[in-house]
Amino acid sequence: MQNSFSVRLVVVSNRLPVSLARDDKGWTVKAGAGGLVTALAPVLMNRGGLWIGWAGAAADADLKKLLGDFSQDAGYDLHPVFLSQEEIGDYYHGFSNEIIWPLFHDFQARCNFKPAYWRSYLDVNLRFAEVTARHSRDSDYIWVHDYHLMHLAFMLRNMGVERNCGFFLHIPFPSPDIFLKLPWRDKIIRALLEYDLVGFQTHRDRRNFVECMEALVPDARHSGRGNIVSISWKNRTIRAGSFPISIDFNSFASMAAAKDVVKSAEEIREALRHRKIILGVDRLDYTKGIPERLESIRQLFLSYPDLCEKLTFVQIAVPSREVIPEYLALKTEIEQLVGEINGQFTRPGWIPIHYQYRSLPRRELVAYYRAADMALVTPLRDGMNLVAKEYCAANVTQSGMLFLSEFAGAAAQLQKVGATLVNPHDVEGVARAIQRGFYLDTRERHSRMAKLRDSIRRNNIFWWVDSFLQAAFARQLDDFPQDTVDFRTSTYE
Ligand code: ADQ
Repeated sequence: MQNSFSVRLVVVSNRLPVSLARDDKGWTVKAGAGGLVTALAPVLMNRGGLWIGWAGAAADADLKKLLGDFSQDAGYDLHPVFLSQEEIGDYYHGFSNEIIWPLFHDFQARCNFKPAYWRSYLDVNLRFAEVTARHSRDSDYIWVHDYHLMHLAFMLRNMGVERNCGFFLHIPFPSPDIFLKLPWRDKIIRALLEYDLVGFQTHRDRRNFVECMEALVPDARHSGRGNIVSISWKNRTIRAGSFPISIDFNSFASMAAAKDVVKSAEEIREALRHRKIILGVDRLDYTKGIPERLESIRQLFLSYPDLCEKLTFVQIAVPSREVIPEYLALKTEIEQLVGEINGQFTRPGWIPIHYQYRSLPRRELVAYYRAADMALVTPLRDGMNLVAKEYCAANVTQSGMLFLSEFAGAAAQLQKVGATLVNPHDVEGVARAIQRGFYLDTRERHSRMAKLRDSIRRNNIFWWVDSFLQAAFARQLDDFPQDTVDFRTSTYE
């Protein structure tokens, strides 16, 4: 009899977890530094695991060889999927980022429902499915990530390839009144039902999914409550659950305590003349609410002029999706707002807003987290938002405060344990919350931050991987004596 741990994990995501660069000497490849890679690597390494994704570059023999060598070092195989320039335009920038991204974040007016995008999305999902079928075997577990690849399980089944497949959506799932606007709504909801397990960030996303399914797939029945519900459809059982993603807490906490990071944090504080620092860190994206946040800062200094020269707002924005015109327009809007607000309030020796448009190396980012007295995490909509969790993990002195948007997935978990929730559209409300935070008593701040850190420490990225995989394997686990599985320590083969 096959033992349960002969299962190999095959991860499929739009991008491979590496960053590639090319100079005159050829390609260089570096491991990705994200939490997802850190958490999944132990499950993949030396257990025959695979990761399938777009390499981020056109097909090239040197690149294939380099990825092969890199796989050997990583301890798991990386299988690139190559996309043409047209596919990158239509499937990635088009369908994924001009349709699904805005729609699922409630920005319907920004959607460009171009039929050519849909066709390209299907073609690329088929290509990913072909690569997955070629490199996987019946007993593998296929874990597909995110909105670019909602049709992968459907494509596999159409090809007659039976695999146990799970899907995790990193962004929100919208309510029926929004989802029903999607021209391909029936096909997408049915494609998601071809997975065996569909995971969402929050209960609300899961509930939205079930409501859309009720509206569009009348012959699907669901039962159960709690974290995971069961759905019966076409003689199959599909499960849908909420699994809030998290971060590698210890890596942020220990980096924040490292000598060089403490020193950099001190240098940041000195450069800003030991004024209180409020920090915003985001990819430059319209969902992150950066202009609204800047308006809240303007309102803060208008409503509470006594805080001028006592507080500095630092906004760090990482360049993102620069080929899409809306992102460039947003960059210009932000730069103009920063200039305007600084023009309005700057005094000799004090500039209210320090704005940086660049990606920071991890240690520098953590130094900013550590230096900041408050974090202002105010997306208009966000699947989870990892910055909120990273800030708390790095706040080893436990003296910081987290202001968090009600519309971030993280709010569901963090509001109960010490985050101050704000409505990002309510600029006066946000300004009021910051002003109160400024005068909040030290003991109260410590107690809130300690609770936040404790919660994120327990519910970290490893806990998230475990919960998803536990749910994924529940049926098989019933067949075996173990009642819990630690995927970090189990031997797969
Ligand atoms: P994102 O929309 O990218 O992720 P988020 O969860 O905040 O949003 O993650 C951003 C990451 O980028 C963080 O790890 C942060 O450290 C890093 N980052 C941001 N600005 C940076 C800068 N200037 N320099 C360097 N690094 C920077 C999507 C969803 C989220 C969900 C995640 C994970 O939109 O809602 O939380 O996936 O599921």
